Amino acid sequence: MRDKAVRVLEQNWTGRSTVPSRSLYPHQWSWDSAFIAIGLRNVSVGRAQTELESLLQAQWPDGRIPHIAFSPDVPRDAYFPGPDFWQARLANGTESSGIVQPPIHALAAWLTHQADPAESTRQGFLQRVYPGLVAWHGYLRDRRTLGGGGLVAIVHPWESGMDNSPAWDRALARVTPAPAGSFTRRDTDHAADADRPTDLDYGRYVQLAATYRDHGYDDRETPHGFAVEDPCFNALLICSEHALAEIATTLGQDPAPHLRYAAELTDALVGRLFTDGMFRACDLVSGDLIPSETVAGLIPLVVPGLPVADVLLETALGPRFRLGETRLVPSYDLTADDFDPGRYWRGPSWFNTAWLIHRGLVQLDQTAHADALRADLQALAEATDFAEYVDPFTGEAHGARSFSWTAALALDLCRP
Ligand code: 9WN
Repeated sequence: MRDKAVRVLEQNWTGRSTVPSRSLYPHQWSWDSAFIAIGLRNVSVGRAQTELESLLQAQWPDGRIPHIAFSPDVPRDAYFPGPDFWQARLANGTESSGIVQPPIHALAAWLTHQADPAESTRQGFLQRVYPGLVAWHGYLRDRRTLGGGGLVAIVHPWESGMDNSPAWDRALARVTPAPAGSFTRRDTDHAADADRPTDLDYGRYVQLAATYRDHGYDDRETPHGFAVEDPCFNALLICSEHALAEIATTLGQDPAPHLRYAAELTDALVGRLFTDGMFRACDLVSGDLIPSETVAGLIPLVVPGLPVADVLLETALGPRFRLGETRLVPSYDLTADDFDPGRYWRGPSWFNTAWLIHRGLVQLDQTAHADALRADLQALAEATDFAEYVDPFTGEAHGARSFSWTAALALDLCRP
């Protein structure tokens, strides 16, 4: 499995970064690159560093790390929405999207450093990436604390990384979709229609992105039709603030501001989003907590020192997610009427969420559960030829194959 995973990462390596999938996603994606670096550190620390540093080349002057950095080497219409849609070009010539993805980058940088601290120190890796990572979190704190309660908000479903989650249905229903004939999807050229979002939802994604673009991606000017505090996004920000504290200490700088922000965010996460044993997203437009139970609500298991970890673990083991009895961790409540084991983020299991929950279980000393999840992840990665996601009951592969983060994270769990 290890050799096959290394081969997938080599096939998807472009020389500076790794595409998630040669067919479906032929550019550099933000949180994919972070997960990929976490795997690559086990093969080549230098490549893991380059992966993260090439992403930082796409960082905007306001600090945001865009969700896609476009490759100049593939046709401009290979992926929709491509560079001509987003119309965002940096002074260094890099073209990117204008939205973001979950901030797991500082954690990835810290884990990359830890794979070979002496070599990383010799190369000055942390010194080079620390200012960009601080600016990234600064953007989120200063421009995205839209709800006033301390948590950061996402302004597009794609920013959650869980695009088609049922948790977004009600908020998305308020958005008037872009007319069907006004754009051409590319994703359904490469993946089964039944696995992907519907045309109606796609029209809404396009409309939200176009509105943001037409307001210069300015968070103060844009009338955000979708604004949500997502538990996964905020949990990863907390983990990354803890990582920044470690990085600051290693560089001889003061970790206290990072630890303070991590503690404030943790209080806000529990205070605002935790109810009935589960974290739920908050819809800032309606002001309501979104009742849907999705895997995003379990990701806070990875937050160091989470005060409600025991209760959350019970929920993961309970009838809605059946951790240990299903393959990996389903993306959506197994008992929900609209649960769908094959459609994008509406039921199937993903490898990145399983890796995060595995990390949480290790931190909680839940060794038996952690070992079982690790074995399942590795076995499924190999059996599905490193699929993008799988059916939580049968383990059947869906979406792309030779998917980079699947290979990277299976590889990472080979660590002794
Ligand atoms: C939109 C690349 C990305 C992942 C996301 C996943 C999917 C894109 C899409 O693919 O999103 O960003 O076209 O559906 O949902 O998590 O980063 O792998």
